[in-house]
Amino acid sequence: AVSATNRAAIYEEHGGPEVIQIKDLATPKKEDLQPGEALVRTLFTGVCHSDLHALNGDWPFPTKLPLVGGHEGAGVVVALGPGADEWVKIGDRVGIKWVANTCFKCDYCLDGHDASCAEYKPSGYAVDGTFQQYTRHAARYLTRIPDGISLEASSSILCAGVTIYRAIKEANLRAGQWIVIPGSGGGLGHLGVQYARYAGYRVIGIDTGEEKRKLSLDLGCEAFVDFKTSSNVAEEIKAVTGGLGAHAAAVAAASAKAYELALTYIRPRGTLVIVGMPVATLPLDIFMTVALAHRIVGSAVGSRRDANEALDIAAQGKVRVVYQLKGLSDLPDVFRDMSEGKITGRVVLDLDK
Ligand code: 8ID
Ligand code: ZN
Repeated sequence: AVSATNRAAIYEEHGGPEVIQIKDLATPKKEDLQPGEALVRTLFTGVCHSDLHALNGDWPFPTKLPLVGGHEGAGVVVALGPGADEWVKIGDRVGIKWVANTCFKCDYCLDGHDASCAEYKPSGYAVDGTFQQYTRHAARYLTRIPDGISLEASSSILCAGVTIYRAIKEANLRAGQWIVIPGSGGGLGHLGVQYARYAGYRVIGIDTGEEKRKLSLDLGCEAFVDFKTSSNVAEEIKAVTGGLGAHAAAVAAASAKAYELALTYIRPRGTLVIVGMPVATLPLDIFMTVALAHRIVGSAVGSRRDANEALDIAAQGKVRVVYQLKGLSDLPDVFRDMSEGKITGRVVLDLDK
């Protein structure tokens, strides 16, 4: 049965974790649903660093306010608006990801570049997201969760997994080539290590602390560099890669420093994939970029197809989400830990706790 109350984490203005209020909102009724819209009983949600950027108001595009954040949701369809049954049925296990909706017909949509659509709306940013027990959502933009993966583990594939899976594709590597993943102990990074291994690449992790070192190596990094204690990150990476440096780096850290460093250890003709989104500019030496023939590409989340692929790989047991399960009421503390870099892997919230 659908409950009349909908427990949610909501904030009215940007600020620190203290502006978050846990409140009972009214659950949307079936009659309130728009054509093509479904109501999802969200059971679990991951907490992405982008949710922290949204809370802080870090980025140049404004969020809606008041806002229910969150865009890594997993749950079950409980009600359908007119025509939504073309896409999903009551009882389907579905996921909610960053792209909540698009125009569905421009050239970018046709090519699966959802986040380049001029009309795209992000979850937990331009529309209310998954930090609530009931989430209304465009049925055509729900992601089917395959058998073989739990709802709680699948939640973090829906942003962290899809994003880093796509970002690694953007590096255009061949099996056997070297990729560095700065942020390898974090949400995107720890999944990136595994998707890169799955594709046959050789992986070097960069992050800090014993726990993240151990996780990075356990998940398949052949080497790990601690950016806080290493005296020369580039030299360490060159030593591991036979002197030339890595073929690519997919930066999964919200740190400008991580980007500056990446330009010092990518080999000639190598690719820097921009994924982590610190509030910063990247000073680029034009002469060196030409001399080294570097390729620099931005990568924004992934397509609906990327989401299906990333979930399938995880459902086959080839990628494991490392997470700590907490409750919705812990969200302010989770953001505190996240700003201090204290989270290894992901935090997933049980929305009933
Ligand atoms: O579509 C996109 N491009 C997209 C999608 C989803 C998330 C981008 N993101 C962005 C987020 O907004 C955020 O800026 O990716 C970044 C990472 O998100 P996350 O994985 O959710 O963050 P995290 O779990 O906090 O992990 C970050 C890791 O980076 C490490 C931290 O120790 C942590 O483990 N780190 C930091 I901070 N500085 C580092 C450095 N200089 C570093 N690792 C290596 N070198
Ligand atoms: Zn995210």
